Amino acid sequence: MRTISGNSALSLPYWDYYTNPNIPSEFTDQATGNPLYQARTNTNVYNALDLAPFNSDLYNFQRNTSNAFEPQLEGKPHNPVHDIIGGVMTTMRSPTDPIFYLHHCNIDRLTHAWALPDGKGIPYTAFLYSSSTSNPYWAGRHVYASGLTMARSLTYDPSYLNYGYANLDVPTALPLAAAPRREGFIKVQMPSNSHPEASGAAPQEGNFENGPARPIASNRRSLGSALNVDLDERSVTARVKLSAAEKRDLRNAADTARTSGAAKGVPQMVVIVFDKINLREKGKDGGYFYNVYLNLPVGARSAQERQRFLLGTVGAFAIDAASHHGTATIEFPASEKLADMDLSTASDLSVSLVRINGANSPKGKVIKIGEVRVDIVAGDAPLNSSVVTPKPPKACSYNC
Ligand SMILES: [Cu+2]
Repeated sequence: MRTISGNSALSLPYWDYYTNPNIPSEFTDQATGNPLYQARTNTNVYNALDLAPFNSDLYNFQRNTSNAFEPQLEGKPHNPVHDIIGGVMTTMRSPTDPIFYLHHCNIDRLTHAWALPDGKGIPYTAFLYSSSTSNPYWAGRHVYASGLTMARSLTYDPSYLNYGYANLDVPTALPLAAAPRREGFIKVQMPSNSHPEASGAAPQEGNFENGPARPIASNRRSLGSALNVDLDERSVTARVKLSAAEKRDLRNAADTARTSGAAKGVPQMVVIVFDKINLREKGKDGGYFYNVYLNLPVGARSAQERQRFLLGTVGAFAIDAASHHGTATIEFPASEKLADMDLSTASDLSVSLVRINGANSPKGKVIKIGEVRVDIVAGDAPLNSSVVTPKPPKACSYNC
């Protein structure tokens, strides 16, 4: 960007929504010709925020390892900030809204802040990738476009790319729901019982037809599914009925995950699949997303209680990212969650989609999921944590 702009001092600001969940006013000023203004569905992202990525028990960095930071951060707040802001931010053209860069700089800053303390399960690399000391995770190059590439190892630490952040604190509290704008709004602390999930009510069970257990691919079998799950402004639970044989398979997969050790890398043999997803016209402008839970018990009120059952989130942004020719498939690894549940008395599996809204959100049908499926995938070897070298002390060499 410095090369393109011809400004060697160019730097990008970040928007710390954990301090103020309102989009900075420079971006919402509709003055004629303000290049930072865009039509957006919402300007306050409070309901997209979550402290779970900063829980002390998250040890690993990359997805497909257990207790991993990256998928947690993507699940919330990364994707829901796209979804709640809405407009072009819910699409793969989101970089055409200037707020995209402030969002992504903050995601980068939060990632670096999380990674800084030593002893985390982050694959290590020196500045230049070396086959003897670097973890293979960092081998190769990111390819952004033809002729536009960057060595993966350079993205290990901001100092490798000659930038840094003045504030490297991870969030420890949610902000005021209606934080003061710089013009001087009155501070209003959101009462704790007005959080969208504070009622603890389990979403009502929808009346969905069940799909049969069947082979899906050579290494993949469906244990059952719920068909044609239509999502609107209400939260809903889809029940997947399982036969005795399928329940046994599920328990075996959970036992394998349980015995393979929490911090090590769990074979993700059970996957909850949202297949044949269609984003309906009414859903395309965002303003909402859904928390996706597995076997959410009635009465789990606190965010901490519910976290045990949270598979991730789904909204217009993730669907657009996964779309090919109009329909999308999104998968949630579930072995780790199942390993933590008592399955001895479980009769069926339930997948709950809890709707979360911004101040402006659409009513009516927004998303159709053709099939909510429970798949068992064979041959997924557990990721071996021995390839993870803990970050050495003082790896940060710039602005730290
Ligand atoms: Cu993004």
